[in-house]
Amino acid sequence: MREVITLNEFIFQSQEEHPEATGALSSVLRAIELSAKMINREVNMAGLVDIIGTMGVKNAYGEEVAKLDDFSNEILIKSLRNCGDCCGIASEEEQDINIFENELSKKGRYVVLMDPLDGSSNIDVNVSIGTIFSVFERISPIGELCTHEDFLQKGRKQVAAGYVVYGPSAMFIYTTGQGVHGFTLDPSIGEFCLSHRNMKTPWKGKILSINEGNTAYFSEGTKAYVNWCKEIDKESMRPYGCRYVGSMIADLHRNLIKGGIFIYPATTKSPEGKLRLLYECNPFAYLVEQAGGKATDGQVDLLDIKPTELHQRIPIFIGSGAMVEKSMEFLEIHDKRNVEV
Ligand code: P6P
Repeated sequence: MREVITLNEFIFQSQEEHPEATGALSSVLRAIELSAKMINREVNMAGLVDIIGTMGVKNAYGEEVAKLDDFSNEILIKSLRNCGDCCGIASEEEQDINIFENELSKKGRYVVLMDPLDGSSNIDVNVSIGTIFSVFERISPIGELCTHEDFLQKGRKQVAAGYVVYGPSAMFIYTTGQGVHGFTLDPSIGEFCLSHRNMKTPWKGKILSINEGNTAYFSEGTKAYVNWCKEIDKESMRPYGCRYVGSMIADLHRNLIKGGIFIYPATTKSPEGKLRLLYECNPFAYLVEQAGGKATDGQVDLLDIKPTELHQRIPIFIGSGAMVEKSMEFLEIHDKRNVEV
């Protein structure tokens, strides 16, 4: 009979391999897992109950808040506050950090940054969406209230990161720095079970993921790289295939497994790009680097960027290492020349 290893069992086994581990990080990961199961249930019911659509309120950026966004955010906050090892969170759905002031949480060693339901604009059309999370050890004193500095650490300081994709099957993918591991939800037992041990992304991919609807706003370097990807070349197996779902989790999950590059670049319309550094780009950058790929803002590794504010946006070039490096060559040549002129 095939051995089933549940996420819980795997987390415990990983903890056992680190004698210094106290179980606190495991407790945070289990809180996220519990939330994911509850969110997955609601996402699956979304077409049937009145949870589709918006709440009739706007978030900090004036965007309509989808009911499932808000539900997912609340579920995660409740689970993380109750786990006792998390002292606060930052969320795409919250304008500022949410400091847990209860005595148990103040002793928590970790902070969590999250996009509770990324891609939620796709809910109504039944496209895969998901939860993205990033975990840091706090730098403020244990026992006191957490501070903004706990959340504004470089991505390379993450102790864990991952995502849950609510698709044809729900999957929980995460890393704690010892490789990337994927778990598929078995609804018959209600457990995420190990299905993808030690995931590696191909160094040379053949998929380009970018919204070409924004071409008019691309830099010369981005345009030149995209056009290069479309040329026929037998050695580098071009032209590449184009795949763009419009849901970051769906696009990056596919590219992680099959190889490819996902680009949301700086444009004249959005000079900092669209995606958020802290709870979208950094967690994926950590995962992809752990899987053998690369992630940059077009110039430097994303994980080396010092954040300055919670919701800052950042351009992202992420995926198969050879493809990310080639894209940076085009930006170095074309965009640098523009800058020098
Ligand atoms: P665009 C979804 O709204 C999202 O935040 C990401 O999940 C996705 O990759 C991106 O925006 C899509 O943006 O501008 O191409 O529709």
